[in-house]
Parts: sequence; structure tokens; C-alpha cells
Amino acid sequence: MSTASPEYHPQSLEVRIQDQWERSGAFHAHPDSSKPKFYCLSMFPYPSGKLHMGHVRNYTIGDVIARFQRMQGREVLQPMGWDAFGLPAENAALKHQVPPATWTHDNIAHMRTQLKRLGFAYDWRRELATCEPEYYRWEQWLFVRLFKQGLVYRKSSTVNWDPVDQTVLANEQVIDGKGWRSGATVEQREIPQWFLRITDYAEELLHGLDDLDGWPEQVKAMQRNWIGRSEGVELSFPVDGENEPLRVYTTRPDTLFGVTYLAVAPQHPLAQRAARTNRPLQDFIERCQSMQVAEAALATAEKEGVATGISARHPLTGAPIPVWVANFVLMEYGAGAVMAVPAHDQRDWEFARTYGLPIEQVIAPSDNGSADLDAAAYTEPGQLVHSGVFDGLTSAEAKERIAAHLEAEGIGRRRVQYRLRDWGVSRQRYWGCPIPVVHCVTCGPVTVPEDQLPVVLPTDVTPSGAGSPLKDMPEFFHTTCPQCGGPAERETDTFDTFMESSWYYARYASRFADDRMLDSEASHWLPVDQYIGGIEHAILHLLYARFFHKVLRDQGLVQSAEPFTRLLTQGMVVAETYYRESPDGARSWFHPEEVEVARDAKGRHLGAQLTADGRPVCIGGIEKMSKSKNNGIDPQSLIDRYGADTVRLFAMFAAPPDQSLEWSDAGVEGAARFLKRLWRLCHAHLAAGANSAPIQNDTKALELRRKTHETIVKVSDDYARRQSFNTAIAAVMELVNQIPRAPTQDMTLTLEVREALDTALLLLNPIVPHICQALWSALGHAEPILNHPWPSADPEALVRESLTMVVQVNGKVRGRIEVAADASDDSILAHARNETNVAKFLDGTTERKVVLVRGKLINFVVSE
Ligand code: ANZ
Ligand code: ZN
Repeated sequence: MSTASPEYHPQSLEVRIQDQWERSGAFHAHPDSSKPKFYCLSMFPYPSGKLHMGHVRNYTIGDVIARFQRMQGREVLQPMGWDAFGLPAENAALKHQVPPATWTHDNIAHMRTQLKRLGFAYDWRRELATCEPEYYRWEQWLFVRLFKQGLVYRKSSTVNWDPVDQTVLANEQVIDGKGWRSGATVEQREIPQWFLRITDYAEELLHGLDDLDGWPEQVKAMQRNWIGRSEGVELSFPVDGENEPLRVYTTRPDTLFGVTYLAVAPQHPLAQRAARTNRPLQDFIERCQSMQVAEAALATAEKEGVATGISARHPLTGAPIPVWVANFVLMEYGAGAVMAVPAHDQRDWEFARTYGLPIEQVIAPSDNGSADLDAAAYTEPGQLVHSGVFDGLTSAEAKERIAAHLEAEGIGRRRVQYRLRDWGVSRQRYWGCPIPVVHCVTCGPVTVPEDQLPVVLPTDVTPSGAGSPLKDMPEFFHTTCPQCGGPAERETDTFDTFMESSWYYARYASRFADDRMLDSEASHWLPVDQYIGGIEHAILHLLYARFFHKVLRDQGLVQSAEPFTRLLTQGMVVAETYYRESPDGARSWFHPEEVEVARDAKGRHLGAQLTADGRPVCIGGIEKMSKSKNNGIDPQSLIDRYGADTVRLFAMFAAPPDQSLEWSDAGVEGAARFLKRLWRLCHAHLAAGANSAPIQNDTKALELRRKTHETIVKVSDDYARRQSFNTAIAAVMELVNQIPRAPTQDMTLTLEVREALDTALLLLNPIVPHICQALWSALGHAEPILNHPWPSADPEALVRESLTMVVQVNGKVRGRIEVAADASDDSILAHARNETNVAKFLDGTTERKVVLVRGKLINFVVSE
């Protein structure tokens, strides 16, 4: 017998195997491979400093899919990189007085080491950081192209201005209307900014969703909402004393006869004109100006308004209608003005009640019920009343007829309207991609010519917090105009970091092209076959990336219409929270490791105490892991303690990928125990040594073999179609549990045990690739497991050879028969009738009915 089996030492084993992968270039993706391609991508991280559990989960899911697809015979591209520009680097720079570039690169170095330690199958040659000029130069190049095509424009728009720090603040830097650093009351300022015409693509972005069968419905619904297509009518109301009529946009032309006032946005020209001679109106408009501009804030704000004193005319009845200015009307939507129908629009109703404006019903419920307009607006469709010749029509008919009438009279026209706004890409921040524009006194804003790109962001900069440091760098700031050669100043705004994350997936696929943005390799790999990331990116990131992809397609740089064929949005990583409250109500949060928890038999919390002082703490409920609740588990400490495979196994086993994953010590311990068991089982099998010939038709052997192949069927479906990795793992665990523990006493099963073990390793390999490789080679396979094809089930092994069935006559058991599992009903019945004892009881009777429950029983119902 051989020497003692080796022990499972994940740390050394994993590093050794990672080294082999690295040295052999195991994860280099080759575009010239004859295998079909599979592009698997996880959303790249912001290099915040170290990996958190959310990253680990996201990247493990991606890696499992990538490794599975590789075993399915695909040439897999799985890259990784860094979303490296952004505000946190500037904040950290202020705090620690280091340049954002240094901070970012240090973080990248650390996080790269962490990712490597987790054994992810990345093609590291393709790594990119968006803060590198070799990356962002192509973004600048594209911007200049789009500018020339008219897809870029400049317009004034509102920003948050901190009057003390003399700087523009991002929305998240405004806390309760005050600057986060200075505490000064934030003002709204209009400054010129750059916009991309994403609205030109609104229709295609909307319709494209219909073909994305591999996306979660929920995400598609969120995108549809965000794009917000509506069909309506734009119509004009003549205004007394003005040449220009007032245009409004409505989706309910059927309610036209119920208009009792018009409301315009505070920024509307009519409001501005009226304010010149109307002091209260002027004050109101100013107050609106200083309010938060966010739409969400508007939705919850008190509906307020001021009358202008201006009167308009109903376009069909000629009745006078007062014009108001109201804070709920958005200047950027529709026509910046609404026809208010308080009887049938709740917002208009509330406003009318507040200001004593009339409420006139024009839609009656179709079921002859009545609408209680004293309680609320009636917003359902119905039948028209008090609407002249249109009375009696349904809402749907009236929408058509009134729209047609308005068009015929030249009063209005049908219009499709989107909620989606053009994308403002200017940020008044230092740590971002420079916008490739110079401002010339003579020529105005001029884009930087292609041969002068990239505009490189100076990196030896430590921001002071007040304004952009680029303005104080003459060598960057002062330049000459590419058009007239005169003196000019560089734009110091940088791009929204969503710009970089909108095309990184394409650049990975074309990583080695140094003379162009994307080469033909991009067309080879794209679209991404599987994209994995957080639901928090369901709207903006995914919409911007889809927009960019269509723009790139229209530039001839990619061929597909959509960037991501299949999308998996993984759930949050959550953990229990613990706190104590001080007398003033402030809570201090304790880390789960500082707390001891008492549980009942079912594992429910009974109470918790702080280990340090033994006194109770409150249990705050399960929440997303975060700094603020102090409930984050540092993955590094888990890797150090258990190794990467245990962490990966826990992340995949504890929950389906799209659900939240609750952190538990017990779960991690369980994962570690399972791997140890697998290790011991393989080595016990090896230690048993001998290889005797199989015994034909041995039931135990056939059963184990069947279990092995049933597991292949189930697990393959779980991986490929259902993406239900936790149940796949559970199925393999079941198989492993069925492998006899004492192989020396069961020598006849050697071959079947070997097959079961080999299969378990292959099925687990995408999830725990290090231990699987180690055991695979211990079992004598020379070729690495990651190159081994995925196992396929042997249909013969799946056949349950024979089954025992009970035969009854009039409900009494009269015999038992053995039938082939796939025998036909007829042959089963024939067999049953021929069974000696059964035949005796059937003899001389008339058959009334036969009941056949496959695999169980046959009952002959007979009469004499
Ligand atoms: C009259 C009316 C009667 C309306 C009624 C609704 C119900 P969606 O579907 O989102 O496109 N609206 C138009 N422009 C607006 C603006 N700039 N700011 C705020 N609200 C505006 O919404 C279209 C409806 O929102 C329009 O239809 C208009 O009110 C309002 F029983 O017109 B409606
Ligand atoms: Zn010039």
C-alpha cells in the first residue's frame, strides 16, 4: 500500500495551480481558433482599494460561466479591467494629499493581486484602465467624429454650485441642499455643457429591447420606463395680447373640453415675460430656480404655482382660460406647458383644489357609475360628456377623432414624445477624460484635430478642492487654436465616467490595436454573449452602452446592433447588522465578528451580545454589506483562512445568482467541509489501488452509474439554461454522498466510483477549479481539467433496467412482475396477464377496466 494520502492545503495548492495557468497562458483568448467564440464579461470594478464581497460574487459567477463554456468547446474571452476615473479618487486625494493617479494605480495593483488569488480565468493581456491615455484617446477621437456629424452639441444647463469652495458639485456631494465640504447652501447655476444626442436613438433603443430574449424582464421594463415613449398631440392655445399661441403637449386629447387652466414651467418664455411686471411671480420663479432640479425631487415637492394674469382661449370653444406658472411643469419635457384637466388628472386636481380653480368633468365612467370628483380625479378612460359633437364617444375613439380634428384645423399635430433626455457628458471635475475641445476668442469652441489626440490629462496633480486644478496649469490650459492659430484655452471639463464604461467591453475585444479604436477582432468577439453585473446598472450604464454600441455600428466599427446578448443581474450580498443606541438616538454599528449570537434550534436569532463586554446589542436586520452599517465581510480574510475555492463555492452555493446572498459563517464552514470530504474521498479511492474487472449487471454498480449520469443531465441544464448554480452544486454533493466511503470493501465498484469521481470533478471544475485540477491530476489525468470537454450523459446508463410492478385483481395483490423500464403499456399488461397466479384469478372473468400506474401497479377490475 502507498504512503499516507496528502493533506488538503488550499493555500499552497491554489497558488501553484494559478502559476501553471499563468505560465501556460491558459486563458489567452485566440480569435483565430476554430472553436465557436464565447465572450463572457463581468462589469469591471471601480478601483476603490480592495475587493468587497459583491465583487467576489459577481466575478465568481462570471468565471463559472466562462469555464463552463470553455468545457463546452468554446473559445472563451473573459477580460478584466478598471473603471478608473471618478470622484472617489479626488476625495481620497484631498484626504491623503496624494495625486488621484497614484491612489488609483496603487489600488489597481492591490485589487489585481486579489483577483489573481481568486483564480479567475482572465486574459490578463487585455487588461485596461480607463484612466490611461491609450484607452481614453479613442473616446476623444469618437467624440470629435460625433461632433462633426452633429451628434454632439453644446447648451447651457444647470449645475450645483458651491459658492464657498467655488466649485461645481456632483449630486451626491449635495447633502440636504448644502455642499458636502463647505456646508454652504448650494446654488443652481447655468453653465454651457456638452451633450450627446442619445434621443436620436430613442426609438431604436426602445425597440431593440424586444429582441433581447436573454435579458431579465425587469431590466427591460426599467429601460422602457426610462425611455418613456408616449403618443400624444401638440396643440396651440391662442393667448390674448400675444402673437404666438401657447403650445402644450398632451396624451389625453379626449379631455380637451375639460381644460380649466394652462400651466407653464417657471423657465418658460411666457412665464419670464409675465414676471417682468409681476413681483410675486418673479419671486416664485427665483425660488423654483434654487430648488433641486432632479426630477425625483420635483415629483415629491409640494405643487405650487402663481397666476400670470394672462388669459388664453380654448382652441375649439373660444372660452377664456387662465395661464399659471407651476413648479410641476418641466421645461425640458413636451412643450414645457400643459393643458390642465383637473377632473381627470390627479396632479391637476390637487393644484386646482389648492388654488380654487374649476374642475369640469368631461369623461364619465363607461359602466354608468359616477365619478366622485370631490374625492379625487377620475383618471380612467370612459365616455365623453360635455364635449360638444364628441359626446358619447369612448376615450379611445375620442383621442383619435379629436387628434384628427385638431390636425385638420391646423391647431395641433400628433407627436411621439420621449422622457429620455440627451446625455449631458460634461463634468466639472479634474479626474476624468479631458474633453478634446479648445476655446478660441475668435472661433469659439473648436474640437482638437485627430493628429493632436490624445489630450493627455496631467497626472502630477493633487487637487485642493476648489475648482479644477487644470486652470492653474498653464502648460495644459493655454494653447493655440487649431483653426486660426490664435491663443486659446483648453476645456477643463472632463467626461462623465459613464462614457468610459460605455465601450470598454469593445476595447477588450480589440485590445491589441494601437492605431485605431476597434479593429476586426472586435467584430469577431462581439457581441458579449454573457454579461454579468449588479441591478444598480440596469438603467444608465446599460442604456449608455447600448447607445454607444449603435453609434459604433453606425461608424462601421462593430457589426451587431446590441452589445450584450444575455444579461445576468446578480443579487446583493447581505449580512446581519448589530448596533447600540446612545441616549441621543445615534447608533453605533458593530461588526458581526465582534458579536456573539445565541440561536434557537432552527437557527433563529435569540439575542446577541458584544464579545468585548458581554452586554447585549440590538439586532438591526439583514442589510446590504456596507461601511455605514459595519457589516461588510472582507473577502481577503476568508481567502487567507480557507482558500479561494471555499470562497467561490460559498458564493455560488448559498443562493441562486439573481437573489440576495446572505452571509453566514456556517455556510462558509460547510463549503470548506465539503471540499475536504471530496479530497479525502478521491485519495481514499486512490489508496484502495486495485482495479478489478466490473461485475456484469451488479445492481449497486448500475445504480451508482445511473446516479452519475443523471447528475450530468441535471447539472448541465442547471449551468446552461437555468443558470442555477446552487442546485447544480447540491446535485453534485448528492452524487458524492452516494459514492461508497470504504472502497476497499467494495472493490467491485472501482470503475463506477472512478467514473463518479471524475464526473464530480468535471462538474465542479467551473466553481472550484483549483482543487478539481489537483484531484484530477492525482487521479491520473495528464491533460489539465480545464481543457477537458464537459461530460455528456450516456443514455444507456440512464435507463432504469427493470422495475418491479404489483399486479392486483379487484384491488387485491395477486402477483409481482419485473418489466423493462421502457416497456410499452401493452407489453406490461400482457406480461401481467400471463403471471401464473394472476392468470388464475382472471380466468373466467370479464375485464371491466384496467388501471396502470407506470413503475408501480396494475389493477384489473373484473366481474364474474
Ligand atoms: C392633459 C391631460 C389630461 C394629461 C389628463 C394627462 C391626463 P407622459 O405620458 O409621461 O408623456 N405634461 C405634458 N408636458 C409636461 C411637462 N412639460 N411637465 C409636466 N407634465 C407635462 O405624460 C404626458 C402628460 O403629462 C400630458 O398629458 C400632460 O398632461 C403632462 F386627464 O395633458 B396631460
Ligand atoms: Zn481660432
